Amino acid sequence: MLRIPIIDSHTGGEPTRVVLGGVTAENLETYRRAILCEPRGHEVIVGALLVEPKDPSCAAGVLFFNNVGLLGMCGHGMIGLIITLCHLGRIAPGEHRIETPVGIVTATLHEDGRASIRNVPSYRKAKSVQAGTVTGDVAYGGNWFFLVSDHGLALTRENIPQLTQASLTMRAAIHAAGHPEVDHVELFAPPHDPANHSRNFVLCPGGEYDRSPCGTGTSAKLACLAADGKLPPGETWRQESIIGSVFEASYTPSETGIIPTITGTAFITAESTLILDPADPFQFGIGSTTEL
Ligand code: PYC
Repeated sequence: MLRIPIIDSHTGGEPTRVVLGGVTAENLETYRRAILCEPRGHEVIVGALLVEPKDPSCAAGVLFFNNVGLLGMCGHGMIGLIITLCHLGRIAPGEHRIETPVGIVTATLHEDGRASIRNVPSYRKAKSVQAGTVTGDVAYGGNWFFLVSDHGLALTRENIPQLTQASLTMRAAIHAAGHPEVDHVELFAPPHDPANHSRNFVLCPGGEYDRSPCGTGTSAKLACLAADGKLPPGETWRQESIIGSVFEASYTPSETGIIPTITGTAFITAESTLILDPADPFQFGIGSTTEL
């Protein structure tokens, strides 16, 4: 029997499962779907495996993963990780450098239980790209996004199946338009709450949608706003998600674009141990083709 200790949390409704042991960076691919997907979880969960950082100035290294592979960075997941490390008594309020595959992120745990992440440099690669029936920007915020406002769809929860289908079509179209790196699609509309600046719907690489406003997606949005001169450095942008959860964001300019800071909070939902029984035909998850 393999035992994998985990802590679950959610950040603005989007789940994070922090893996505390039992697997390594080397064998993560074997166990990735077993950790996240049915029958122990579901396709929406993002995993966070703690690893030894290469840079000794970092408190930890982390590999984020989802139902289809690894993620470069994950904003909601980083906030979930920080709140989890605090829950475990491993970190105190203050600044903590965390190594990710795409660079070092400085996370600040605040006294009030919120966390801010100073993300990796973010930038817009292409403006007003025509992809099928829509036009949008291609931008990087730790992951790659196609950001679209002229979609003509209502960003409501009832519309989630249509939003998902439309975003999948847009992703195929932006690939065909010469941007194969895009794995997330982000749709924008006016906020429902007037205290916020914008509402989004974010399609994730594995076909699920982000319940949070998406930390890397909000970083990509800030990069576009900055490039268009629509948001001055230091000013707060409140990004609302499709379920109404909010991240506060701002940026400082950098040589290649901007450095975004995203603030939110996470709540612990479970402390548990996953068990992989060799006699269980679904020990690696339903739909997984992984075999030892
Ligand atoms: O918050 O950056 C994020 C994120 C990426 C995928 C799901 N959440």
